[in-house]
Amino acid sequence: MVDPAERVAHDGYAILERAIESELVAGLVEAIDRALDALAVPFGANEFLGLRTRRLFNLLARDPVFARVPVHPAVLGVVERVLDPECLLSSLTAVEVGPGETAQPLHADDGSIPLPKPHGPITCTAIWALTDFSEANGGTRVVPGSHRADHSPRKDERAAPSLPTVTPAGSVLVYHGSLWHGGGANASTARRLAIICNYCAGFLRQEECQLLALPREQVAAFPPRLQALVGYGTYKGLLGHVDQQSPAEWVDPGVRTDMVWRRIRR
Ligand SMILES: O=C(O)CCC(=O)C(=O)O
Repeated sequence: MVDPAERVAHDGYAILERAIESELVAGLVEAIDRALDALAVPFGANEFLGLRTRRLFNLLARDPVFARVPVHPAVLGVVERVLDPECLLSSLTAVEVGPGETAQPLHADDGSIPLPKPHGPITCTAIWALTDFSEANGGTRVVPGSHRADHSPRKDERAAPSLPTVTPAGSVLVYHGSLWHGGGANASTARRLAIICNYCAGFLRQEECQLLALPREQVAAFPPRLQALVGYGTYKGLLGHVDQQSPAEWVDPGVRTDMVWRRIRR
C-alpha cells in the first residue's frame, strides 16, 4: 500500500477508506442534525456555498463529539506528515449537500494566499464522508496532479475535467491545499453529508479564528493536542507568543513550553 502522505505529495490527494469508526460517524451525524435543526441553518446564498447546501461552521463550539475529529489518529497522522506536527486546525465545518445541488466551482483551498505556485503544502484538508460518496450524490470532485499547477483555477477553469470521490461512509479524503477540487452535483434523492476539517501550517493565519470562536474555559477542558491544534501554542517557540509566553500556559499554567528565548544561550 502506498503511504497516504506520499500519495498526497504525488497525486495531490489520498483516500483513507473506512478510517473512521461507525459509532463515531453515527454520533457526528446525530450532532450535526441536532444543530442544523436548532439553528434553522439556511441554504447557501450563492453557487459556491450551494443553493441546496447547508453549512454548519465552528463545529467545536457546537457539541463535544466534534472534539474527536481534528485529533483522530488515522487522519491527523497523515496530515502531520503532509504539513508538520506544528500544524493548526484552520476550520471545522459540516456540509450537507442536498438533492438538486449543482457542482461547486473548482477551487484551491489556499487560493487566497498570495504566494507563487506551485509551492509545498501550507494547508491540508480532510473531508470526512459521513454518508457514502458517489458520483451521483456529489462526492467531492478532484483534479489529480493539479496541486502542481502554477495557479489556482481561473474563472474559465472552474468546470475543468475532474474525478468524483467514490467511497463509503467513514472514509476520509485528504488533500494538498493547492489541489483543484469542489463539491459535485447531487443528482440523487438523498443528501450527501460531510465534515470538512481544514488544517494549515503553524505559521499561517487560520481560516476561522479559533481563538475567538472557542471560549477559553472550553479549550482548557480539551486534551493538550487539541489545545495546540486550535492555537494554544506557538510555532517554533516564537510565532503566536504573548509576552514571551506560550498561550498553552493560559489554559494550563503548569505546562513547560519550549520558547525560543529559553533556547538562546549567552
Ligand atoms: O463539499 C465538498 O465536497 C467540497 C466543499 C469545498 O471544497 C468547499 O466548500 O470549500
